[in-house]
Amino acid sequence: AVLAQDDATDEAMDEVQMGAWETCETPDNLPEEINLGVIYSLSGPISVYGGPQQQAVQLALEEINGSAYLGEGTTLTAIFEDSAGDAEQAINAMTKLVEEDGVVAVLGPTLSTEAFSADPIAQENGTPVMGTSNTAIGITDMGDFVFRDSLPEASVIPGTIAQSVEILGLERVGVLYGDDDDFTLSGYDVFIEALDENGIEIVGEETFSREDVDFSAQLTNLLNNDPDALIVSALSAEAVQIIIQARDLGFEGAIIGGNGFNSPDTIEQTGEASEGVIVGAAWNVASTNPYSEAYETAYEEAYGNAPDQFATQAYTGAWLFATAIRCANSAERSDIRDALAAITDLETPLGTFSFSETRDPIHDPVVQIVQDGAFAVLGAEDMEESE
Ligand code: 1QQ
Repeated sequence: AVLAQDDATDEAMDEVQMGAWETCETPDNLPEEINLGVIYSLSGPISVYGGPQQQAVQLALEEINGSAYLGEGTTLTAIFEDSAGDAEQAINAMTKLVEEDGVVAVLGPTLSTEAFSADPIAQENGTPVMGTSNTAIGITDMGDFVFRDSLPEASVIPGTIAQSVEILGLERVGVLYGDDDDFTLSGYDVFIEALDENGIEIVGEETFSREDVDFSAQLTNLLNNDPDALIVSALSAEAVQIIIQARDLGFEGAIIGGNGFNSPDTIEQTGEASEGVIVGAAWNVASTNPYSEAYETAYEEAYGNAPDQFATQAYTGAWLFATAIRCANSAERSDIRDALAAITDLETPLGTFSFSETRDPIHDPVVQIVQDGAFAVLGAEDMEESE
């Protein structure tokens, strides 16, 4: 078992970890089996996000069931479906889970593009759905059963740009974004507004499509205008090529990305080229929040590597659903929805967490810079010398 406790430190950690979720009485009215649907991109290029998401949900469920969080005799089981980064597959997965499997709630899907296609099915069926990595504008506008615990780009990017401008003294930027994906398009809108607010000149704009591999034409156009920084709204696979090709073309300035950059895969695939890349996030592994540290230890013990932001949001999402089921003392979809919406000031690995009235997360973001092959917190003291 993941949580085998063999020393006092582990036990202390465990107490912090479980203590975080100890809200409401232990339920006494739940069925033996409760099924939770989970739709993540588990194959193809988007699996760099979906793989860690799935592992994190599995860890959370082991903890939830292992601690009898929903009462002795009640087991919360995940039914995983692979959406493969594809809107059609996400629709099929959602339909199966909600209409055939009768799940009480759904975590996912991974991409905003998938969520815009699939979430209306959950809404129509009165099934709560929680995105754990959907960051586009408008996700929760789909209805009162649609939640997310992932900070939208609109809550992250303004701070990322403001802090980048302050620290790097940016004046002129080139913008490159994917124009066929809801997340990359929404990220573009948010970046433009933030750049505007900070009085930054946009010297050029270029677009690309998902699965493009050659960005040299767009990058050449942007670099001809001599920008201080490149602003990039892209998913990881495209971000990797953009970062490598920008450096190959001799660009040494800052590259500022959106949430798509937050997979450690983006850094691993780019090596040296990603040093200095800046990206805002909902969570960084350096968090000293005790609930985050306890979770991180459990995740590393289970999987042998540190969790990323996507894992942390997925883990928190599974626990949030469990908390809602516990507090509702019911496995009815509408009761779970109401209990979820009522969650406020809960201590989680993401920090003190609440849902807003529009079912979006409220907690603080962090700005990161890639340093020595990892995401470091921008503005942290140990950063200065490495310039
Ligand atoms: C979205 C995103 C992606 C980066 C998730 C992996 O933020 O699609 O909304």
